[in-house]
Amino acid sequence: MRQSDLDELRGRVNELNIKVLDLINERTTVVQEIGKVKEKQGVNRYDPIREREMLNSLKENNNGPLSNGVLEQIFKGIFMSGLEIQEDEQRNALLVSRKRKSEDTIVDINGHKIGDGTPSFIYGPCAVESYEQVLAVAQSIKAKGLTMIRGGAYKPRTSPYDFQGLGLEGLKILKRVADETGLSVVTEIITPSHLEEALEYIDVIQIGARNMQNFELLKEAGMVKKPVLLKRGLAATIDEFIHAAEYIISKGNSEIILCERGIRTYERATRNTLDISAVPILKQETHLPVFVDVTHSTGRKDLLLPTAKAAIAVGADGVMAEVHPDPAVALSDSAQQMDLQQFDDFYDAIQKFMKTYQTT
Ligand code: PRE
Repeated sequence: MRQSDLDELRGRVNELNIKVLDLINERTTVVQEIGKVKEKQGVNRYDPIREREMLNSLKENNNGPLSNGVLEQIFKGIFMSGLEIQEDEQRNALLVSRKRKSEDTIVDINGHKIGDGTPSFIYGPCAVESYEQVLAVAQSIKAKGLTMIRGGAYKPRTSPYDFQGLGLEGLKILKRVADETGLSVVTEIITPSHLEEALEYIDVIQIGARNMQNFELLKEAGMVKKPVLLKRGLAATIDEFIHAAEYIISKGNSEIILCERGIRTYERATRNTLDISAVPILKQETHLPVFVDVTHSTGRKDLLLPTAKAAIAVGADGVMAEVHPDPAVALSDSAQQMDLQQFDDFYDAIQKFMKTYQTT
């Protein structure tokens, strides 16, 4: 074969490539339309029965030289790309998506802005145990010029025999301390039936990792006018986490803070595995502020500082950590809470880090 023959054949292939490309794009546009119809109908995008019908019909019409096996491979790839586009569009259509709203959501907690570019901090004991215990931590927080305190009144524990929290009594203690110190209260609510009663005592509703897919609780939290701090489930994908936030916003409440708190993996050196890359992914995919809970993700006091620095360095809007006046006698999570001196040291180190980090 002469070089000119090869050039001519390649020229024909180039033209056919463009035709195939145009046809695939035309097909993709129709598949996008199908995706919109499916969205409205609420039906599954992936439809293996439809795919099998199309493959059978293609094979019947296959006059070669392509084998049926290769034909299946090529068209399976085309179906997959259509499906991916439909799923991308669905994700971009979410109310929490940055594609829907490009500006950052800034959550206002009694005048304190979360997500405005300056990292915020939420500290406090794992569980509310007494007025004196909460007050001691609150005074230390207040002395640092911070504005929020966390503390669990309802504690969803792994074992039913572990301390379950003081309940309403705990909320009352938090409120009393908040009134005396001017701090805002962040506390976990575990069931929709507690929500209404709790609202008068708290400033931020925390929905914990174990309740990330408690859809009734998410919907109820979406219907109240209080910011929600939503923690990532311990085995939740980022996509599931984003959809949990969508449950809240879809009911009207857009004051949502996402919180990465570590996920369960095979690694046992830390209590959970802090998924630090979730922070920039969530910032890219959604317009919501993102916190990192360094206590629950690591379960190790020696890792609180490095992971808090990492969180700030990757663009987290804030850090959450646990502090107890006497961790050794704490009724929950005693090994991982900082005492007040450790809290002072941690806070100083973080402040120093933030100064150097901002100037470099
Ligand atoms: C399409 C895409 C994904 C489904 O799994 C099946 C088929 C395709 O590419 O043809 C389109 C589509 O969503 C559909 O026909 O229901």
